[in-house]
Amino acid sequence: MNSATSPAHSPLRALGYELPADPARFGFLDETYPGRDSTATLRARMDDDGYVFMRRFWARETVQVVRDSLTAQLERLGFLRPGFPRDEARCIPGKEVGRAMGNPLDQHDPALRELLFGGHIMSFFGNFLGGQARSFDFVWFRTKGTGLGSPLHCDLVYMGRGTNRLYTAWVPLGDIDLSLGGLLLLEGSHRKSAELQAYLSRDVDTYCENHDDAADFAAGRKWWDGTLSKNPNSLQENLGGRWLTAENYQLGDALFFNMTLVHGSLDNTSDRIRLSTDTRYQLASEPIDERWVGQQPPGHTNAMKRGRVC
Ligand SMILES: O=C(O)CCC(=O)C(=O)O
Ligand SMILES: [Fe+2]
Repeated sequence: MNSATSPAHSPLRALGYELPADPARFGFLDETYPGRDSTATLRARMDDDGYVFMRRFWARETVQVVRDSLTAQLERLGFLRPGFPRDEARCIPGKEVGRAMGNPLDQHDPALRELLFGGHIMSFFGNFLGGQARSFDFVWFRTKGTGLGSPLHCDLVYMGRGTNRLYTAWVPLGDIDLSLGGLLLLEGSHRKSAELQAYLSRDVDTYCENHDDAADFAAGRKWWDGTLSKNPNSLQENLGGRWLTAENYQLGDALFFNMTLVHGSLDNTSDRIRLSTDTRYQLASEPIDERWVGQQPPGHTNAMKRGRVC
């Protein structure tokens, strides 16, 4: 039986909506592994598909060290259900670890930084980009327990103040099966710039200074959260393409994708925390988005809000 037509954990859900099992509307990511494709092929795949899913980019043991460090932090901070092996990362119902800038995990953990910003990945991006690569300093932690996945979005609206030749690395810090809620992306959506033009021209920290509520936006009392759609099925009807994920993301895998690819994540129907990070890479010679640079990047703080005439 074709697993794409009857996923083992069906029905899969995103944002509470059941995803279609129809193979015309749902499938699994194409994958590669180090040494299989030339740099030219990887670039072509990134252009054609909007993503490159690299199995075994790192050795499992290397990533397990990072997982151990993060699950130890989660345990210390009281986010793990007692009585289970720490590595299982069982969640406590209703207790959220916190998103993005509100996540308490240590940005400066040495093993984490070596994994995400060390020689292995930087030389991959150096080859891929064709020059000296640099990363954003900020690490986006995802520590999601039972519940809805991430809102559907493109990364550009959060980090588009520098170059658009910027790539995300989504890194599973654990084996993530379909019940744990891994990354979900909409096939071909990186090519929908006409349909998404109004969305992609926005920035979550930029507001209309000539509107009545400008002061609320400037002071961070109001904000736009960058969500493209709350409904994966109607979005798919509008844009076309299949929803794609992996049947089993594994420790050591990396999913690289571009700034205009629509993505979110599956809902987590397990009782465990799905642990992953996402980080960003670009040419060192190109402009960088100042929100994500420095020892303590300012991120979406009020100092980074910009008004413009709309
Ligand atoms: O892991 C998630 O739920 C979302 C990840 C994401 O938005 C990203 O990698 O850019
Ligand atoms: Fe994202």
